[in-house]
Amino acid sequence: MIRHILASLLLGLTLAQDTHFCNDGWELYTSSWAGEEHHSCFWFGERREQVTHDSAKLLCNAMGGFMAEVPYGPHLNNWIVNKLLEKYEKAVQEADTRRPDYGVQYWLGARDFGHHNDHLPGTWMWEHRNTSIEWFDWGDNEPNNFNGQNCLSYLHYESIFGFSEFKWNDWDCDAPADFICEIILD
Ligand SMILES: [Ca+2]
Repeated sequence: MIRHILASLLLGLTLAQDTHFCNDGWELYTSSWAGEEHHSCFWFGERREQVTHDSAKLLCNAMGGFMAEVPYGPHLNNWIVNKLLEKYEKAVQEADTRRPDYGVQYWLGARDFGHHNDHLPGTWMWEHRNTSIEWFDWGDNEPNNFNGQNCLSYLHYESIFGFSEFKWNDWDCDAPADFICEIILD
């Protein structure tokens, strides 16, 4: 009998470990490397909750997470961009007016701790992981450090053909932007 209970407890434990889910309002991202699956939850919030980079960090921390980072190249980046595009298209259909592109930005948890300009890429770090950024997805003519921009955001672009995209931008840390939070489940 005890052996039976123990077996079912162990089975329950195994099932719990294999089940990954996010709280309401968060979206599950699954990736695999080195033969293992990894899971994170991402919070995109509502549009127009625009705050400074530091405030966004506090809000993410208050929800038990940290500001989203994109440390491993294009896979996660593409996933996030597609989520942002879904939100953007939905907002456009509902609002029927398009905000200026610089009004459609989302903070990522990264900043430049050195100096950068049109010719110098700078020293960009993921703030939570405390690792240097090795892979970038800048928009055209970015990072331009226009009037001093040391924080990283996704910026919305729209081509003359109506093609929508989000690319990385250096943005004034004290300027307002929406933001993305992350919790690692693993
Ligand atoms: Ca910029």
